[in-house]
Amino acid sequence: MTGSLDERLDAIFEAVLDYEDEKTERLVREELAHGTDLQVILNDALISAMDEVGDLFSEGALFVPEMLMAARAMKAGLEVLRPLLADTDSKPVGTIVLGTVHRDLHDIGKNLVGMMLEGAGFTVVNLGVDVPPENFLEAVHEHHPDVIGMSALLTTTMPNMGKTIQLLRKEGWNGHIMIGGAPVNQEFADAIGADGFAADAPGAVELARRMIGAA
Ligand code: B1M
Repeated sequence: MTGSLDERLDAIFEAVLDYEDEKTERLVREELAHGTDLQVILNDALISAMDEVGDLFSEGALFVPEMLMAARAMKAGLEVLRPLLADTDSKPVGTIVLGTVHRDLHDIGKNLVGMMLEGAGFTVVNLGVDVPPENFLEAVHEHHPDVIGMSALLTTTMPNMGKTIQLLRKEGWNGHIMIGGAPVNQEFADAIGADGFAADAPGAVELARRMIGAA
């Protein structure tokens, strides 16, 4: 596609809002060929499209099936960026277990965090979505991570972060715990005893590095 950068980013934004997976994928590929910074594509086209979807959902202008279709288009675009986000020759700096907490099915942000952590040299064990506290504990025994990262997008599932931390600490695990997700903040992290909070994927990388003393 030709046109100014703004017009091209707008076309990606619209493709997500039109639930067009293939078009989103193609336009993101073309945008990379234009030499556009991938953070610009991420923030100004893909993530802003999901924010718009969220706003339309809040207004009652679209519903869960549409939200799901938009998420699929967003993921198609994200997959094009994956090799670039995870492109690293660096030696593994540490292991991080990542998961979206129990009863929460949102995984786009968590997967983006995972891709960027891989890009920074972390070994990432992604437990997926709807992960009960016991499964985080099981992963600790299996993978011996340096850091556990939990994501939550719903105010109703945020308490499951606290429950997971309680179980991990009760069972004697004293590694680092980081949390994130749109409704989460530092105050909440402090209240539930998490070691840190990151607002976005680059922030999560910075925090993980600091946690293991590699920053
Ligand atoms: Co849902 N949903 N959803 N949804 N959804 C939200 C979150 C909502 C804000 C929409 C709205 O009302 N405006 C709202 C939550 C309200 C609230 O609790 N405050 C909501 C709701 C209500 C629901 C349902 C309850 C709807 C229903 O059924 N009635 C339902 C719940 C299902 C469940 O989980 N049990 C539901 C379902 C879904 C879909 C399945 C359809 C789909 C998810 C598909 C998927 O993920 N595979 C979906 C989507 C797509 C959204 C929105 C539109 C987009 C989320 C997203 O992917 N954002 C969302 C509105 C919004 O966020 N604007 C909404 C892009 C992503 C890159 O950002 O995930 O914030 P984010 O991640 C960021 C940071 O938060 C941070 O870094 C990321 C990158 O910068 N981060 C971390 C995230 N995890 C981190 C972990 C870290 C560190 C940083 O350390 C470990």
